[in-house]
Amino acid sequence: MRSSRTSPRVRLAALLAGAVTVGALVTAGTTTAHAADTPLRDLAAARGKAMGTAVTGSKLTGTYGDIAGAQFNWLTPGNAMKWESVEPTRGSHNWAEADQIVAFAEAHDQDVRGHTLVWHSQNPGWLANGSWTPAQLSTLMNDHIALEVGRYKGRVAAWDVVNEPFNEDGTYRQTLWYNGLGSGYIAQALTAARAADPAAKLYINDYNVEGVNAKSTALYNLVKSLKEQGVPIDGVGLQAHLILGQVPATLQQNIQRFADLGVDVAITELDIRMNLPADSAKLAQQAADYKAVMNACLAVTRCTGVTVWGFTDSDSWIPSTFPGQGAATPYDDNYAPKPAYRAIVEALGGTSTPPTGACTAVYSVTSQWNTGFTGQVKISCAGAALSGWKAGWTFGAGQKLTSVWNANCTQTGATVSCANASYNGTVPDGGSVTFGFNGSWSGSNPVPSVTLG
Ligand code: 9MR
Repeated sequence: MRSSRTSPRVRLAALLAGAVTVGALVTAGTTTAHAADTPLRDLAAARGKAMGTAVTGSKLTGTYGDIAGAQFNWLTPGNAMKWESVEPTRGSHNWAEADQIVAFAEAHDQDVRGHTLVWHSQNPGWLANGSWTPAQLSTLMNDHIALEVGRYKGRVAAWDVVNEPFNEDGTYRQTLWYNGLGSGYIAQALTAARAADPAAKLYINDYNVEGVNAKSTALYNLVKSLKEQGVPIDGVGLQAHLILGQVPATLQQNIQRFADLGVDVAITELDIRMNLPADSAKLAQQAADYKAVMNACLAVTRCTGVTVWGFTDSDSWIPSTFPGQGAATPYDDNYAPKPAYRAIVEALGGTSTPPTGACTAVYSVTSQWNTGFTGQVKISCAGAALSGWKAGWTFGAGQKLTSVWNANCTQTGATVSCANASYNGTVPDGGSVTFGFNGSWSGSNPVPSVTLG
């Protein structure tokens, strides 16, 4: 009877522990129950929204795979479905990563956002550098769409059919497609996609169209005119590659005006970048920004949901494209949820477990001889982070520092006060910083306890 009320995990823990009491079983069960917040995908689903992430196929194992599968109900291949990925050589296709991501999504009961069919960037060299007549371009585009959308028919719920068609001033971007086919390439692409999979939702996707501005107004006018002409268009994607503290004030209004045209709106590539290093004030601002984006989407029925462009800072395009910037996603490099993650939870109506992490300092003597010694202090953080640190201790047996590296220390009597050097003030969540020193001793060399401040 007791075993029928005990979870398999608790029973396993009991077996591993050998002889256990009922009290130990109860304790183990309690620990398991409060270990995790409700996943984002469940909170989002309860609000009728998608919560997605861009993913890299090769990383979908271990912790990365666990989080991608458990927390999100939509996946977008970050690069795997782009033309250069699927047809690097003309007529020779490579679907391996795209297939892998679609299979992963199906195994985890997730929807896929196909990204992207017709774009000016990440095209294979043979296509980008070829010289094509309009008729050839038209055939290339139609065939590509028929092949890729057809391959995933019934398995990809929405496609970013056309990506980034506009300049900042709202004029059409001069691309391979626009230059060869005129603005009609957009309607042609949408029509071809509809023919290849009538059930897939078809989107135009762009960046810097989150607020009301010249570019988003051009997109608005395009969608309006496509609707009037009966061209198949189901939604617009607002990429939302945002800068810390700069969520457009008109985001919700802009989402609403597209919804009022009779199309869905998705936030498709959300990230919010900051100048590095991150600190607690920036992370708090970022959390507020994520919450504002979530709230804008939640406020409009036709906003289908939010996809983040990578869920971990270790899988973000920002640091390589904007040197000195980063920390743009909801999880840090070591997969620890950041304040932004908890802000998403709260926006979706969940409650988030406050961070229980801490930073600790450990003093050790690494070598010692008749009159001297070398020591170090290692500051480590887990579930927390430091931006600027101080470490202090009191020597118990007359020891004196003679030299220090990787910190600035002063000693007054027995009291030692150290602070970070200019280059090692940041101790990231899951990371550590070590500084070292030489000292003199006589009689004994006891290890002091270090206070971190
Ligand atoms: O995340 C993608 C990155 O790995 C690529 O190097 C980059 C090349 O342009 O494209 C990134 O994704 C882009 C997306 O496909 C379209 N919107 C902008 C994204 C960031 O560049």
